[in-house]
Amino acid sequence: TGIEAAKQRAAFKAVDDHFSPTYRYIGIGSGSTVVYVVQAIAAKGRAITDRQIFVPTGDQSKQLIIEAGLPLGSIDSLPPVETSQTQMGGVTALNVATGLQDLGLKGKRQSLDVAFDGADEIDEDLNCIKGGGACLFQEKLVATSAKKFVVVADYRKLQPRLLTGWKTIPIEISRLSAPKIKRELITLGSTDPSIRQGGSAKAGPVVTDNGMWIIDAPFPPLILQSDLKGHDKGDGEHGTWEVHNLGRRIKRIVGVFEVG
Ligand code: DER
Repeated sequence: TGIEAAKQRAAFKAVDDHFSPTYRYIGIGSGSTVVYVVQAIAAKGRAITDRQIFVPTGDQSKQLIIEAGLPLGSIDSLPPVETSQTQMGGVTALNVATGLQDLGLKGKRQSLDVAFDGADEIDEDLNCIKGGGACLFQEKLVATSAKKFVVVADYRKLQPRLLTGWKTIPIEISRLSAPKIKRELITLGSTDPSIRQGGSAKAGPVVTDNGMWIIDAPFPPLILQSDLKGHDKGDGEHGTWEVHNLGRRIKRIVGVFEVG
């Protein structure tokens, strides 16, 4: 179909432009588009790929790497970031959902040379909504550990502003925090935040690769690009996770992230 061909073209171009045989650690995202990224990398041949380590962003991503015969690594077994040269950004946002602090690491001393991933919606400033595949927690971990983060998407995903085609912001939460996070999202202007259900695939809530739940929070397309510009982009390659609604500066890890 036109869309699959578009995904494949985007993936092969992204790999041609942003993959290098000199790279040692490569992050692999989740979803259907990244399947073509792995195909394009595997097509480079074992002479190149066997010298590299591919880091997944969840169970589907891990299966992709294994099935493509690429050397599998894991995000928790990478060389430490050389913090001597890395300027620690301040705490850029408190992740309400998982209680983790998201330290905005500036500087190029990241463990991964590059990470490839998909997205659900992208705007002209390369802000992305991610989480449609319920893999956003590890995707974020890998994306923020990469010197270069490459988002691969077909034409449907590009919109003048976020929340135009994709109507919700996915959030990965601990199940105990669900009532609290839902209340907070409503105060932030979300109309009807809901816990993602498994439908015919699974009775009850979707459980992520990390044993967490997903809340999908509808927001009107009120995220003003000018608002997003105001915050520190660090080394220019990774911004922070912020949602601005009605101009109020709200720092949340909600799956919206800005790539410089
Ligand atoms: O969950 C995510 O953010 C994924 O990247 C995903 O939503 C992209 O999926 P697709 O490539 O199948 O559209």
